[in-house]
Amino acid sequence: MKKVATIAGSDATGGGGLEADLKTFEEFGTFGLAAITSIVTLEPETGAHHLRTLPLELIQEQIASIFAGPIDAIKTGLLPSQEIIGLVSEILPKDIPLIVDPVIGGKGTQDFIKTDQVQALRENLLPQALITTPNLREAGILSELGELTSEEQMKKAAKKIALLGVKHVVIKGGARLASKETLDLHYDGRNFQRYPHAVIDTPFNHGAGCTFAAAITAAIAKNYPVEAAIKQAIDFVQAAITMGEQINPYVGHVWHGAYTHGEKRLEYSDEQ
Ligand code: PXL
Repeated sequence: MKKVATIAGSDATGGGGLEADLKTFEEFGTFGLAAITSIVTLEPETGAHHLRTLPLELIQEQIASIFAGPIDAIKTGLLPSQEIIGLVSEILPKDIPLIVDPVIGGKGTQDFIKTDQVQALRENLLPQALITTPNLREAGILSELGELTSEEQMKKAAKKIALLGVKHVVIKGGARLASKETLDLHYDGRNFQRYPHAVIDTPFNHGAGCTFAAAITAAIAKNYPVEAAIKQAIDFVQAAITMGEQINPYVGHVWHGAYTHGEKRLEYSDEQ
């Protein structure tokens, strides 16, 4: 069985963060391990999000625990300080495929990480990554090109991000491109591959970004080529968004069980 590790924040409400990662890893038939960098909570009265960061030593111990055995691929998510990005960059084994989801902000949250931390991502972590999966906004920040609103701008940003040393840049167009069609764009340092697909009209898509990167990571662990991994991840996230559900008054999440449990969910209601 392939082993897939995530080093990420916890999203207590279960849509994004390492909760999304672990559920997705399992859905892809792999074994998930996790080191928690931080915890994002939601105030039930207001819907406000809060971020708490774990001590560096505890993060280091968790990462050491993960690498007590063999690991086939690693995903990073929310790394909310320069010190954490530094630690992770230093101690991750260099011979295991690394997928960096450069989480800068989250839905309904203020930015989790600030400019100096973005610099650490650019200089320390991205040079080690096989794949990075910024959304449009993150790609604009990482490339220092600002707001991206067209395919041409996405291509420019992908090229600039690839110059940091990461081998494959996958920019998620998401629902931000403001049309019925969206575009995920893959740059491998030489060529662009376009993945146009429909935008699913639903507000219940929290966690889609984390789920996408987690699906790519699991597929890479299973030795799929990068392009096949991206295609599988796009299909899976489409299914997870289609089966998304409102989880609290403020936010609806994608459903990471969309493949395995989809039919059963129709057969069995929660009221037995
Ligand atoms: O979707 C980005 C994200 C990543 N990681 C954690 C989160 C979120 C969004 O809320 O909570 C822990």
